[in-house]
Amino acid sequence: MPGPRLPKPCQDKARSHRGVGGEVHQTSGGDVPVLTTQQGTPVADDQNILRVGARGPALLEDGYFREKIFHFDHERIPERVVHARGFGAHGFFETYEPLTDITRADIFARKGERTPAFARFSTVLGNKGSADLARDVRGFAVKLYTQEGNWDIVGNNIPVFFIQDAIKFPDLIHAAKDEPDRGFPQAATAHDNFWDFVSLTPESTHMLMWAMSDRTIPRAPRFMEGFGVHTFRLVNAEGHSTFVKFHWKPKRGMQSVVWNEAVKLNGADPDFHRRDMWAAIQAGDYPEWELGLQLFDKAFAESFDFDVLDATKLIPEELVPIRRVGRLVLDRVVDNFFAETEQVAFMTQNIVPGVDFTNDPLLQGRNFSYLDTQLKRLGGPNFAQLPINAPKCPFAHFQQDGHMAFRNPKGRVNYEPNSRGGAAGGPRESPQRGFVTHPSEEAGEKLRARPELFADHYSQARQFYISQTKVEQGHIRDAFTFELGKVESADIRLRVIAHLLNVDAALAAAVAGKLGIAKLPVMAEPARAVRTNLLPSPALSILSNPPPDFGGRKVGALVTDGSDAALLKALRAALDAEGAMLELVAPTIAGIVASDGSRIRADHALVAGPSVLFDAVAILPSAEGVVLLAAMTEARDFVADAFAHCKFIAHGEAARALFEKAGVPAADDGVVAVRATADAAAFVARCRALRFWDREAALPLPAKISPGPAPPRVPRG
Ligand code: HDE
Repeated sequence: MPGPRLPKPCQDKARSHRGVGGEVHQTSGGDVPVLTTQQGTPVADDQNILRVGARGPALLEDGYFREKIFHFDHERIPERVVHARGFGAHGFFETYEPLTDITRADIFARKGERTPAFARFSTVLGNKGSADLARDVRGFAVKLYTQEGNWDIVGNNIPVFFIQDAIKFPDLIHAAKDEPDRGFPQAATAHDNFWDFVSLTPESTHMLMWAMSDRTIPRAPRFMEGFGVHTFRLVNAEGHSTFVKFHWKPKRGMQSVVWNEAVKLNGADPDFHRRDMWAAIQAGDYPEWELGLQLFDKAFAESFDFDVLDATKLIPEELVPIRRVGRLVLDRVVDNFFAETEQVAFMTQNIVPGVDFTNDPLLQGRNFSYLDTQLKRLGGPNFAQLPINAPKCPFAHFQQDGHMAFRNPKGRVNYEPNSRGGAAGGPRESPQRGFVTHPSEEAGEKLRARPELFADHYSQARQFYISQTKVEQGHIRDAFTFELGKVESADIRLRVIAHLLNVDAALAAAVAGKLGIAKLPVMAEPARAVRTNLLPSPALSILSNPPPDFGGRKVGALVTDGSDAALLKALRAALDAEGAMLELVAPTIAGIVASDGSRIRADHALVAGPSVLFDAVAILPSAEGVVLLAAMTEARDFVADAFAHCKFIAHGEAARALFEKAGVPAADDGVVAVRATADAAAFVARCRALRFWDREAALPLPAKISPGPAPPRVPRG
């Protein structure tokens, strides 16, 4: 039988002057619009440069070619210095209840009101083309198009930061990104420069604990928390100010992957996160977070153990509970990645009446940086005119001209004050409606210094660590071991251990042991005594806060010809009822013929659908099919990886042969036999725990290491 007809290349001599490559090229007519130049001139030939004779030189006269290539040459804008790789989506924020007693922000004035929103999630370190599952802090930036202007909450998925003062940001980022001489490693802190810098910057210790935890390898943005990080103010109509910290709480609960899974995901699907968001929105399973406020007054700020202006500290939820005041729902993917996700300009300075800054020295520095960076990236002062950045409320001002200005004030008057009355005079200031800065009293000497309390660098790092489950503590230990294992300088490794000794002696010893350090260094001397009386805060652990159900997750079923059709149907129905998804992985992408003779489409060919893509797996081959699978490396890896990553595994009777070949002992409580269709629902119920952590080896006892000589140059913490 002849194969399908493929398009012919453009070889037809008689027509090649027109460049019509046989049936591939469609010309205009009917509903197909005519291709034009930027000036609107219809184009007759988009295949060939204008030239002298078929084999002659190109002509300068070819304005269309010149325009097309010129534009192509200028397609790129500078990627973001940090947070270059990101993915955005549109949606809305819905207010639960009026908050007029606390803030005059219009967005919180009316119950049930929906405000348009755009959110962009990002990694920090990697270039635009890096992989999603790099171990990295995640950006969580939200633009709220309120009726009184755009309000940007430009946060991260970690509530603290590496540094306290913005003046150190260029150093931090230089040290963390690829090393300047060699241009690698890409999207990774596992190198000497990063650990050199942080080991000499004790204030990083708290954030390092978060960075080495599973928070930096989220399953997807829709399963992570977001934080405004700094202390802000909310100000009501009477001018009363309340301090606030912003939190985003994911509706589907928190979830991360394990490191070995992240490593494999980066190869199997470098776009895992952006694909997840795209697919969830397209499927109508809209990513959603609740906005939580931690509200506190001056009296609390003054009595708190730490300075609320210090971005390396958090306020435990157990101390100041979170009040949930609305929800962010992302329900629309972008139409064009460049126009929206790439050109969106978030700025911490974008606040609205009813919200105000505090003196957090990191926030103050950010307020300078973001405007500057937009000018560089977007090329001129009119980036606010781009649809993604323009307010959706009425706006009017006298700013004019400049690069790419397409929205200039109309009329004769472009200055203020002016004596023209009414509309002819243009917009006027409004002391009643306008933004008023909270009149906090400020006094003091001009100096370069930090407040005394900022010097406690270890107490909350310790609190974070003791708030983690044993499993999570093990992951932190392994992450430190991996990262420091990539560090070439032994001095740097020792300096990090010297800091860890202030956080948790057993952790420091375990990491040192795994790095083969024979003698522990002397503990870094803390600048302020470590508070060992801070209680664990369960809210800081991912695993202590499991999701309500398995909704939004994905099961991958490994199937072959002859797989039990009724069982597959039952599994799909049970997952549907849970709000979860089933995807089929088959030996080929053509799919299978199931036990009842029906042909079922595959979502993945086995070679392209490893188990790391799924939250749980079902191994459901037929008795004949399992023989084929057992001979395939990919099938053995599918099962072995799912087991090693502590996933719940459902299996039919025939699957045992594959388990044996894969060296997987199909004998723990996370491996669930599903024989009858009724078993499917029970399996899905087990999956609610997300992972079967008991499988992971218990935290090994720290090796006994005796104290050794002090490492060189341990800074005062
Ligand atoms: Fe940023 N940061 N940052 N940052 N940041 C940028 O602005 C900066 C900091 C954050 O999806 C840049 O438009 C300084 C903390 C996010 O487009 C730049 C300091 C937090 C995004 C910049 C910080 C953030 C950025 C680069 C130290 C969490 C991506 C491109 C004082 C609270 C937003 C851009 C998006 C982006 C500067 C520290 C979050 C260079 C100087 C702390 C989520 O302006």
